[in-house]
Amino acid sequence: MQLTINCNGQVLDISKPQVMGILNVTPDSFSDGGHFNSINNALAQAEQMIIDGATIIDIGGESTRPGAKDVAEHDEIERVIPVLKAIKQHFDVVVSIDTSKAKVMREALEHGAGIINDVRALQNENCLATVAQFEVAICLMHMQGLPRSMQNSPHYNNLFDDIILFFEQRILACQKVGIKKEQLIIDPGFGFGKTLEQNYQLLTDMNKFMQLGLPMLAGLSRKSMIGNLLNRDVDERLAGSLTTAILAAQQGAKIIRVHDVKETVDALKVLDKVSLSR
Ligand code: 7PJ
Repeated sequence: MQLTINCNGQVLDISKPQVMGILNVTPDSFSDGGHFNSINNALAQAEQMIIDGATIIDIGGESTRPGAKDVAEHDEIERVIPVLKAIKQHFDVVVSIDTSKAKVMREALEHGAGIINDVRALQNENCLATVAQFEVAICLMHMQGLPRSMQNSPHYNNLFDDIILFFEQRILACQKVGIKKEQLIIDPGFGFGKTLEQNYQLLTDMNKFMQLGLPMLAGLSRKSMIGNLLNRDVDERLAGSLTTAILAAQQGAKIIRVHDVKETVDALKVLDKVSLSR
């Protein structure tokens, strides 16, 4: 298994699980409520996450929560790119851009983004061709349906087989345009077109995706699958989120995408100590 990922000129060490801190720059992001909308607030939030141990900052300008509205390309660029530029100016950190739009990807890549994190796995127009021009890491996430309707009635013939087939097809599509397998990261997409039971089946056996031979990313932080199980509001999901982070890391996830960086870094250090002394 590879120990590093090339991120558009930077090298990310994935010999141990890395923490990706979530930086929402949407006005309607469900758990940050748009409080970090100005550049200075975004910078301060990024700085704190870096101090707390995040090695990746994931900037998102399009809300993908269930039922969210589409964001215009121009608006997304205006939200995301100034924050990306400011972070790259101030900090030596890998910046990931959570987007599904080719123009946002291109702008971001030209301004030093190291990871393209696409919940639509580069299926939108021009995305494959755009990222193929850079040696950037790409996170291919699985989603059934689209954010607007994905939670209506998720259905799988076989949950794991269907998702693995999807990854195989997207990996092939990437390779066809010259994207190397070493650039790719896979993510089962917790909460994206999955029932509560399906989400927990994925978490139980996430290690099954290791057969694809690619680094895995897990995004579980504060999600409904935790809130609905525990009957907790979004600001009361830390214990549940940490538990899922550890379960994912134990099964081989190399990037853990979270809101609560400091707590997750601590939890992963304890896991690492146990794993190392086994
Ligand atoms: C994910 C994401 C995820 C990846 C969001 C939220 C919803 N990107 N973007 N994986 N989730 N790769 O944070 O609750 O699970 S937005």
